[in-house]
Formats: sequence, C-alpha cells, structure tokens
Amino acid sequence: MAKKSSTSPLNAGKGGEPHQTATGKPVLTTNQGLPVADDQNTLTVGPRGPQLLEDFMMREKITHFDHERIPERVVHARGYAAHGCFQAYESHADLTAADFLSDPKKKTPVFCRFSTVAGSQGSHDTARDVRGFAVKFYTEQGNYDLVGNNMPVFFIQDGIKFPDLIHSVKPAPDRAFPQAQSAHDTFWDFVSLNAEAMHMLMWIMSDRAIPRSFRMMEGFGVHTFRMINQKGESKFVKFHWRPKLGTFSLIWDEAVKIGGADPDFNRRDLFNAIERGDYPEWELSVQAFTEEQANEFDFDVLDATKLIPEEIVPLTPLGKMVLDRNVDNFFAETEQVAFCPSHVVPGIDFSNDPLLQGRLFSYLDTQLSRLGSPNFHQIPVNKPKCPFANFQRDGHMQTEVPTGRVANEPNSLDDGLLREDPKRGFHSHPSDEAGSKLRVRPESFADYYSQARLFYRSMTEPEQRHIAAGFAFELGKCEEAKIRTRMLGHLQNVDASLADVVAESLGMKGQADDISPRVPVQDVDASPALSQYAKAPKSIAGKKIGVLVTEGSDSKLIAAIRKAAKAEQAVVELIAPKIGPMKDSSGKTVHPDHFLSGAPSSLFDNVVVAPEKSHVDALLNQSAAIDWIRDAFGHLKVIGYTAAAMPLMEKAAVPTEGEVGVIDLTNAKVADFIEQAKEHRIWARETEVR
Ligand code: HDD
Repeated sequence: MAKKSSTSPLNAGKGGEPHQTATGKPVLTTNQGLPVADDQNTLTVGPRGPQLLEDFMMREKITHFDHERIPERVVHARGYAAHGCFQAYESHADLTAADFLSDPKKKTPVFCRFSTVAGSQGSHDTARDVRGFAVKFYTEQGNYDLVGNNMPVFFIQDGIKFPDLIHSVKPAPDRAFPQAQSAHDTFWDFVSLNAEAMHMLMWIMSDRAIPRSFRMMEGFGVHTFRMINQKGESKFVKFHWRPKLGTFSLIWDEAVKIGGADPDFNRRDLFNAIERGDYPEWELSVQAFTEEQANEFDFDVLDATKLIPEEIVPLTPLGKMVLDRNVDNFFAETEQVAFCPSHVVPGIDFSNDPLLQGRLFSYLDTQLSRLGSPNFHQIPVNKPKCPFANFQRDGHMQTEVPTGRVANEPNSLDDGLLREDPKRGFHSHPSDEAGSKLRVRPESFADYYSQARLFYRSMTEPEQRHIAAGFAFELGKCEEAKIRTRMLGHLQNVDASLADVVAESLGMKGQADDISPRVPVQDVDASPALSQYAKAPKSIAGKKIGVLVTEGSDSKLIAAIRKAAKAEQAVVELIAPKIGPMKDSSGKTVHPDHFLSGAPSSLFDNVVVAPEKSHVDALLNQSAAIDWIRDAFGHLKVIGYTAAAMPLMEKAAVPTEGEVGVIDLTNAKVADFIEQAKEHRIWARETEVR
C-alpha cells in the first residue's frame, strides 16, 4: 500500500555519471566499472558445452553474492530502523554540557533502531520479548548512542552474567529450538536460579513484551547515567522515551496469530506510517537526582534491576524525537548500524552500574566481529556528521585516505593539526573511588522482590491478569516440574495472590518451593505511572480500523467511517473476499486493501462488519469470515456491524443485544463507534471470553 520513492541502484564512481545505453538507461557494469554486455548467460564452450573458469564476470557476481551476509547480531538480531531528528524544547545547560540538549534551535539528526532480543533475523515481530530502543544522535560534539529497551529494568545486575542469560533464552544448543521465545526450560531454569531477575520477569510477562507498534512503545536508558554541566556540576539521570501516541500492546492470542499472518507486523507498521507522512514522535525526559537523594532511596541506583518510581523523582522533559524517513537500504543502514553505549558526548557520563560497565566493553567488541573491521565508523550510517580526525590508521576496509607524513601525537613535524582541546573535549566526571579489589555483589543489590511486587501491584486488573496468564503460559511450556515449583516459590515472595493464580492455572496448587528472600520484602506504595492502561490516552490516532466488505457494500457507511477515522488520524483498510476491484453500492469501483483469508482481524485495532446482504450467504460458509468476527470479539475489539451482518454475528456467536463495544451501525452513528474505539479494548469483556 505505501509507496516508497524509488531510488537509484547506482553506485556512480566518484564524480562519475553512469554510462548510458543508446536508450538513455544507465548501464549495468561489473564492480570495476566494465559495461556488461550479457548478464543472462555464463561463458561456455558452444551453446551446450562446459562453462569456462575464465568467466570473471560470473565469478565476480557469484563471489559477491556468496559473501553477502555478515554475522547477525548475537542479540537484537531482528530490528527495524528509521531516520529522524531530535530537538530540545529549551536549553538544559543547567543539567548538561551536551550541546544537542542545550540549544533549542539545534535539530540533531538521529537514527533509531527497534528490535526483539532473542529471535534471529528471520523470526517474527510479535514474539514475547524485550524490545530494543536504540538511538544514535549525530551531534556536533560527536555521536551519542542511547542504547535502551522498552522496559526500564534488566534481568541481571552484572555484565558477566549476560552470556549465560542469553544462552538460556536462545534455542537450546543441542536441538536448536525453540526460536524467539523464552517459554522453555533453559530460560526459566536460569532465571529461577537468579532471583535478581524477578522484577524484569514481571515486565517481560506483562503486555509491554508484546507492543502493538514500535510507535506505541516507551523507551528507557535503564541504567543510571550522569549529566554534567559546564560548571562541572553533576546529577544522576535515568532516561525515558514517551511515545506521543501512548503505550499500547497486543493481546497474547492476537500476538500469536499475527506472528503467522504477518511476521513483519511491527516493521510494516513503522514503515507504512512514515511513508504516509504519519511520523512517530517520542518525548525524551530524564529523572534527574543528586547523589544525596540517591543515598536516601531504599534501593541502589547502580542496580539495573531497580527503577525509580516517578512519584519519587518526576520526569523532566528535554525534547522531542520525530522519525520521518525510512532507510534507503536495509542492509547498508539498519544492519550495519553499530550502537555502543560507550559513544557519549561531553556532558553525559556513566555511573558505576556494573551492568553498564560490562556493556561499555561488549558493544565495541561485538562490532568488530559483526562488521569485520575497526573502521566500522566509516560506514555512512555510523559516521559522525561532525568533523572527526585522529591518528588511528589502516585496518581492514580503510576507505578514507589520510594524508601527511605523521601519524602520531604529540609531534613537532606536522605543526598546526590535531591537538587535544581540554576545553571542548570529553572529561570523565572526577568521582572519588577507592577500595579493595573484589568479586562481590553489593549488599545494597540484595532486595530482589520488593520492586517486582511494586510493579505487579501498580497494574490495573487486566494487566495483572495478563501477567499471571503470561507466567502460566511460559511455565506450562517447561517440561521440568522442578523449574515450575521453584518459580512458584519466587512468585510467592512477589505476591501470594499472583502465585496462587499461576499455580491454579498450572494445576500445581500448594507445590511452590520455599524460597527465603535474602532481605525482607517491602510493601512499597504503588506507582500508577507504571501502568500503561491507567495512563493510556483515549485515542485511535495511529491505529487501524478494518472494514469487512463485499461487492455492493454501503458506500455512504464506508465514506463515513473513512471521514471519522481521518479526523482522528486513524487508518481504514478494506478487507474483501476477493482482492480484485469491486463495486460499492454507489457503483463506484473500490480496490480492497486485503484479501480476507490473508488478513485476519488480529491485524486491526477495531473492526466493522459491513457486507452487502446478497453476499452474506457466501461469507457464512467461509471460516475466515466467521473467525474474523469471533476473534475480533475475543480480542476485545470494538465491533461495528450492519443489519446485513447479523447472520454472520450470530454464527460467530457474538452477542449483539446490549453488549458494550458491539455497535449496530444502522442505529448508532459512526461517531459512537469511534468514541468506543478510543477505549482501545473492552476490558470488561475479557473475563467473559477467557
Ligand atoms: Fe545489549 C545489542 C540494549 C545489556 C551486549 N543491546 C543491544 C541492542 C540494544 C541493547 C537495544 C541492539 C542495538 C542495535 O539496534 O543495534 N542491552 C541493552 C540494554 C541492556 C543491555 C538496554 C541492559 C540495560 N547488552 C547488555 C549487556 C551486554 C550486552 C549486559 C553484555 C555485557 N547488546 C550487547 C551486544 C549487542 C547488544 C552483544 C549485540 C549487537 C550489538 O551489541 O551491537 O554487544
């Protein structure tokens, strides 16, 4: 549907225009620029004879093809990215010397990549997983990478555990399954033996792990960082991204079905939104706090398994990011982009969070094996947009041509070039550090359950139900009973009622292991800001209404839905039993967007069933049509229907009399449908259907 402007496949040599054919078309060449006369046939001896090794053109082409792939990212392999821009609302010079945050006139280009963690590049978008949220700011002081996730905490406290965590969630090494999921023994065995994972498990079993859209996801820097202003004054900060559209998620059954129907659901959504000019936006904020404040918290801000409730430290909005341009080439940009948390700018520094410190090593290291050379910063997407120069030289794929006799500093031979600048340069915050060399976990990291409890108790009822269902589903997939009883033991420490629901669902009541918390679990005050539904905007902006139509469907109704949706910045797509053009009731030709059997209702946020009467019998015999309606009801969507659709509604067993969110469009105005759709889902229906 979306049209991406076609771009040239040419790599014209420096200063060179491509050769042209007699008809003015650019000429196909080899990588050496040699015009190719025949790209269809290999050089052979006679038309049916053996091929010749001499065919250098065939060998160049096949060799290049053979080497097209690079190692996929060891985590976050599947991702999707776009270009955009960041602008500060006002000067934040009191907080940081980073100039992209200090000058509200400055528009800083950004490249933002979203990802799933566990699955390989070809896995599906809607897997239950953390989503990566990585932003490269091409600032005038150098590239700044904010490499975050859509959840504010992490599974482990120390980077040395990362390979174990990832090995546990990846497919088991002997059988190479399951792909892109945590619902298996090795993962739950590992996390149940690492109680520090409990808080993150709450997030990963929650709806946050199945976002409706990248455009509807929050992002977090996770760790505590530092900001330092020009005067050298420092504060700790936690980064937050808030989507303008609000934070919304799928329902698990929907996510599973979308995984089959459209494995590219999230990336298609981002690409199409940008192509149609509906540019997604996020607000960047920080929670800024002093070291003295940090010392007062009953958790350690250096522990990445803890968050700071917004009720304690509110968010300070810094500026806005808009993504407004899709990549021209997926491999060149999205695949080759290299994020490193160590890419900072003056005014932003690290804390001693041991997970962050581990990351500072890992990312640079992984780029070397993934991109094959320490010159990966020369790849266009990684290249700073400000001048950069130093005496690092050579290496695989050096594409620059550094000039001059000298490649060292200090030197007295090359006067006038490349010297440090203590004023503009990066300085680490001079914090006082002293102590013995140790391999220990701080005692202040020992409370594994209080914030897990905080998160669970801050959720609305539907969110709590989904968390319990998530645990039951995943543990239900574990073959080893000892893993399930161990996890039930942990859940008892988090919240007894949650543990009971999960145990009941598994048929394992009373079978929880007895696990003693290392420190007493606190009953902390709920943090309503953690609930995505409690603060969800009443809006359908950026969402999709699917309308099931047939030949002769009511043109006025379709037009009214389109008009109402447009006013709310939502999208309408027509789904028909046949994809070919058809006529609506006015005789106008309509081009459906989807073929019914390929577009289940799970792909849409809300639906309308609007067939023409004489085509209803045919639909009654199509399970795709009945499932379409039944699933929409089961997925708690608002359903609009016409009188002609009644037999379909009945066959799908969807109640129509007095049912909230099931709206007869012959009686009600489309406006009522839209108003109800703004609720996102009819949560009250959930306990009836599941
Ligand atoms: Fe990581 C990739 C986010 C912990 C090691 N990580 C990667 C990406 C994101 C994150 C978004 C994908 C970047 C992209 O789009 O290219 N990672 C996180 C967050 C973490 C975290 C928010 C905890 C707060 N990661 C973490 C640890 C380690 C790593 C503790 C190792 C000690 N992460 C990597 C990596 C990856 C990576 C192996 C794989 C590909 C890459 O770096 O470029 O180095």
